[in-house]
Amino acid sequence: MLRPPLRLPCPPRRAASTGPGPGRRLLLSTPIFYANGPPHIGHLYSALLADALHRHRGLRGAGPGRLSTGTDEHGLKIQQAAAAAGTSPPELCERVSGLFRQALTRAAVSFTDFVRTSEPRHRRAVCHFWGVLRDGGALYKGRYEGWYCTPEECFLPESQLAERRDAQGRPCKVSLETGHQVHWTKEENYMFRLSAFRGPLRDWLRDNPQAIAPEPFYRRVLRWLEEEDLPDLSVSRERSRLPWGIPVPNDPTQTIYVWVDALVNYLSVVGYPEGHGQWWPAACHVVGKDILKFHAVYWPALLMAAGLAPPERILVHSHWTVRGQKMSKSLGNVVDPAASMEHYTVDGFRYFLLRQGVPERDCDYYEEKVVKLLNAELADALGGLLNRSTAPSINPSNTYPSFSQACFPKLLDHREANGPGRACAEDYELVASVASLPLEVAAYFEGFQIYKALERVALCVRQSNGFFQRHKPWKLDRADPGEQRWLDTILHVTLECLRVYGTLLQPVTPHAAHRLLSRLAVGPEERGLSALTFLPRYHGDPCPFEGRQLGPDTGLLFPRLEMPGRPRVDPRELRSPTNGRCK
Ligand code: ME8
Repeated sequence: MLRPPLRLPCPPRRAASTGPGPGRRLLLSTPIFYANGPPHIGHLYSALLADALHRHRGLRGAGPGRLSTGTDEHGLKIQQAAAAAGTSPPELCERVSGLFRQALTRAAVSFTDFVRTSEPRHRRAVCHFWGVLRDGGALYKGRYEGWYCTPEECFLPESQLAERRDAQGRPCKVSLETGHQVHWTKEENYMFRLSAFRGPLRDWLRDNPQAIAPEPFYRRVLRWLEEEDLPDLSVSRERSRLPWGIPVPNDPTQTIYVWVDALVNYLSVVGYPEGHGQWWPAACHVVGKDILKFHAVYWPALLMAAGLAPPERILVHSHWTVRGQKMSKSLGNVVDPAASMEHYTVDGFRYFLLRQGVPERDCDYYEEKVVKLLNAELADALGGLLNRSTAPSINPSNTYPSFSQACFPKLLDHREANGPGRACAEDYELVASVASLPLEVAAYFEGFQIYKALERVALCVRQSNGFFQRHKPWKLDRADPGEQRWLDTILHVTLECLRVYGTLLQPVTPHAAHRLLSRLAVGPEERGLSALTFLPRYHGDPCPFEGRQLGPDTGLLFPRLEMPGRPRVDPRELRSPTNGRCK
């Protein structure tokens, strides 16, 4: 086996535009999805996490951003899927790629770029990348043999295999992690000198403790680098066995390994090999835990070998199971995102996945849980509060009411709340809680804990409902000027809370947030996160919304849902005690 010396390029430099501060660029990415079958909620979850981060960044005015997604169209897996479907790989990919594009668009994933690995621009980038690896001495040709797992598209070492029996009862080996059968493969391949990168990878991670989040995944990768073998990686297949892929430049007998091909999508999308300097390495990859090694070990090593810096961050999430079981076609429990969005609405389904999905651990999906959560938090608590606080009976002028400092005086110490005003200690707690919400939500988004941000919003919504319920504004006598002032103040505080919730929910429930903010007469230019204030009148500052005419759409913010399979009631007919309008 001839191994030319590896010329490790000089330490990769960061692009000038990627330092901290305003105007900072960021490429957020989802994995590119295998075009061998239709999308399911696992794929959608990856995309929604990336979308919520991208939208949140945009609302913060954080600087130019892109959100890339796409389809992974080469390799044995696709070749076999096409053969099984009685079609050609290009035809299968065309159809399935279309399904992904459609599902992501339907789910309001605001992608700016959609990469297909069968596109010429991508092929050009992969061939160039390969040439740089080869010229730098990172590749060599060798005989490779090992157990290949086609569904995972990788060779697996003995330590990751288990003995089983196949459908005919013959002994076989399977992947310990996924249970898929592996096959002995013996070929002449190009090898990538991965083993040379153990030290550089360790240094990169030690110097960048934020590079992989959540933290348990960071530790897992460090452990791999410290304790496990890191053999060289086979990066091509014999073309006679795998014609569906990009041929190795200058060696038409070999096809480039599908994972090298796929990972380069993150560069081809930003114009590699010409224009990528503007964006790379300001990249943040959202990936499932099953593809962590490819993104946190192979990809940074390949980049270093090509003279480029590793991506800034890799955000990792766990998996969805369905009623405690792995999702699989054979079990017939694959959750179809299109049907779910049809039943629960796009915003409802987005909210559920992002509120209940915890990146650190697997999450279980079942329909009762979706219905219960959405009814409680979106229909009753949030929608109900909007309806009750804007009902014609309580707010006949249909305006953003005014705030009275006499009723709700500013206090330095909440324990003095039984002073001259009408607000009580819990009301001051509400004000403090909502005032700190935008920064807490921003910190949770930054820490890839969107579920915690939503939990915190839901808690505030409950507190606001408590405030409204405690003071029973519908019982106040409008004819008495003092009561009228207090009534208006209660409504003003409630609408201010709702304005903050609507603004903060935009990355997660964009349509419902739009309806909520439009109803509160918040203009499109007033929906950003950087200038979000709460209750300025409490501090003696002017409130631009006070006295404004409210928006005309008085429809329900979010319909109460039935369990799937039960007859669906027209949302306009639904009037629960909290969801219906106040009479
Ligand atoms: O791996 N729960 O594509 P893919 C949550 N083409 N997420 C899930 C999931 C589940 N049950 N099942 C899958 C590939 N995912 C490669 C990626 S990127 C350069 C190449 C997530 O279609 C999974 O974790 O098998 C992965 O992040 C993504 O869907 C793509 O899966």
